[in-house]
Amino acid sequence: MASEKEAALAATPSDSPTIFDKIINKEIPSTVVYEDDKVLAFRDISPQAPTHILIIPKSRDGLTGLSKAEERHTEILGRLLYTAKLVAKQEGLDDGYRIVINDGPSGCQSVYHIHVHLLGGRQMNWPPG
Ligand code: TR5
Repeated sequence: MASEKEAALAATPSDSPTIFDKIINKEIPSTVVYEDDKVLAFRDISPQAPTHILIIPKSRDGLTGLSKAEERHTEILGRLLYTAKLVAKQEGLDDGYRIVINDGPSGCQSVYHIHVHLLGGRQMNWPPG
C-alpha cells in the first residue's frame, strides 16, 4: 500500500496498462501465493503488515478500481474476496485479518488495476489512516 504522498504522486486515474499486467504475464517477478485461471495473489513489495498480499483479477476488464464496477463484474468481485479468504487460511491468519480496497485519489489508490489487500499477522487499528 502506498503512502498518501506516494499515492498522490502516482495516482492519476488511468486506463493504461499497469505494473500488474507485467506481474500477471511474469515479465516482472513476484512472490505468487495463489493462482488460478481468473485470479492471482502475490506478496506486496512494500508490506504494511507481516502478511500483506494483493489479490487481483488476471483480466482487468475495465475494473481500474471498484468505482468502475458494473453488474458484469459481480462474479469476479466475489471471487477476489473468496480468494482472499482462501489465502488468509493458507497463510494461517486464523485470528483475523483485514481486507482493504483503495479507490481513487482520496482512497489512496496508486495502481489502477483493481486489487484487494489482505493484511494480517499483527493487531490492526481502527480507524484506519
Ligand atoms: O496503493 P494501492 O491500494 O493502489 O496498492 C498498490 C499496491 O501495489 C501497493 O501496496 C504497492 O506496494 C504494491 N506494489 C507496487 C509495485 C509492486 C507492488 N507489489 C508487488 N510487486 C510490485 N512491483 C514489482 N512493482 C510495483 N511498482
